[in-house]
Amino acid sequence: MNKAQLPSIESSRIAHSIGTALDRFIKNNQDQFAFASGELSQLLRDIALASKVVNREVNKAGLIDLMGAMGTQNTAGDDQQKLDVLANIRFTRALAKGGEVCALVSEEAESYVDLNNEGRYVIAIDPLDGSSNIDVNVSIGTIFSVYRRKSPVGTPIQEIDILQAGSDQVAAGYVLYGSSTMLVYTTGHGVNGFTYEPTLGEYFLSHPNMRMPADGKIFSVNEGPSNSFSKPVKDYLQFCKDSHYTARYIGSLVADFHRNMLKGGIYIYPATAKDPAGKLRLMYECNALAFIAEQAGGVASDGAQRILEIKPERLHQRTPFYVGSKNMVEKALSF
Ligand code: FBP
Repeated sequence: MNKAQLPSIESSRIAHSIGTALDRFIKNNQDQFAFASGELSQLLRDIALASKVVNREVNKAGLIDLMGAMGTQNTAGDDQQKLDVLANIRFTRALAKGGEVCALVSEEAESYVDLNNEGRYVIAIDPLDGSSNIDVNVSIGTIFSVYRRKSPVGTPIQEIDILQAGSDQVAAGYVLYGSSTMLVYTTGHGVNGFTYEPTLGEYFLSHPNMRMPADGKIFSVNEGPSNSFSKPVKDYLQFCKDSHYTARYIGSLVADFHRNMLKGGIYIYPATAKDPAGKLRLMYECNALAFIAEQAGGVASDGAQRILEIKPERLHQRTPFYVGSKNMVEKALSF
């Protein structure tokens, strides 16, 4: 076999390209950001770093006594899981150290956390989403929204800095701690997904320019409390069944959203008798996924209006949530 026939090392399996590292991608796309001065880039790196630490803890939680409840409750009166508290500490610490974030809204904190620095950004975060799945080794996630502060830097944090509508987000994303760990985010210029390579300790671009199929055959809803669903919601679910759609519900919003993002589908958490305003929180669960859905061609609504148009009145306010493939959500809303 002459040299010309030998497969080139470059193109051979042993030298396969592992893709663009997250750091490199952020740097290459920095000029897309409004106010591109490296601060948002650093902020995204801080989130990525904290997510690697949380990923490490989640993976070995059963070995280091990180399973189970903490014995404390969060603002909503939900029992805090040990990993909820740990993830909140890791993200808060990383963002405080980074210095780009002046205030942080978290599911695990009653009021916003003033990080006392010259940061230009405000973060709303659900440090660990899918708490009911933590102890049973089912995919869980982190959800984050990024806003620019509105009041002058160096002055006291004001309500206008915190209670911002989703349409004011400058970036949003989620981390999925699943069979592999992924970070998916947008800065308003499309959606990109990165897969974590634990042996290199780095995220690499694996899902460039993600698009949500306009149609799908998957509906994700907890039908347990369906007796108290409104008639339009019941009728739409019956339409899904009559259309032989498949029901898939993991019970971790990030995991259900991510699947529907890739395969097409709709996730619904409507108002119920137990949660007449819906269960999910607008500022640190729905706004980020609504921004990503719309950037990927999908739709996100509270049943009456775009999630991103809702002007928040309270930190932990809840909302009904209809999100997913454009034609499916529009169909659901047509009922
Ligand atoms: P947490 O952030 O407290 O986990 O709550 C949100 C959530 O767990 C979502 O991830 C999930 O989609 C939903 O609540 C599950 O609720 P239910 O158990 O009522 O179906």
